[in-house]
Amino acid sequence: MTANTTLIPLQIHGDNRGSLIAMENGINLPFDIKRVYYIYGTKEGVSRGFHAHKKLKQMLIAVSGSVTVSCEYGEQKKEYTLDRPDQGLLIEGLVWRVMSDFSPDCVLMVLADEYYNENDYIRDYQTFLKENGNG
Ligand code: T46
Repeated sequence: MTANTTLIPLQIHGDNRGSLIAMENGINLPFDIKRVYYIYGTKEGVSRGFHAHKKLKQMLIAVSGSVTVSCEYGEQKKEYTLDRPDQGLLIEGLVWRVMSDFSPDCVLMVLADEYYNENDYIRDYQTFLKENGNG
């Protein structure tokens, strides 16, 4: 699978009561969701991630607060600030990712196309570089 990262704007269904965003398989999400998890209460100065996935597709949405997501794949190094609930970061395939600068109120929701499987993780950076073709 080709590694890639894409920022995707999400349609807001707003009215005088506030806002609502729906995530739907095959409509604004290019995969079927098998798992949802969320990261919150991250302590000040903590960074998470430091791994790549062999195959997993995920959509990261900061439903509250903000977080920086640094991604490395192929020849590319990209840094995204996720700070709005109407924007999703799609991460597909072999992408080394680090999440940092979590705001205290950050809730990072992640939609994934597979169940949790530790065998899909590459947690060693040198192994990632080899798989990425520059090791
Ligand atoms: C990713 C980034 C964005 C589970 O038991 N089930 C799960 O679905 C997940 C995601 C994790 N876990 C366990 C495994 C560890 O004992 O929860 C613990 C923390 O997981 P991890 O250290 O992998 O968390 P992060 O924040 O470094 O990475 C997570 C995801 O694991 C990863 O897929 O892309 O968020």
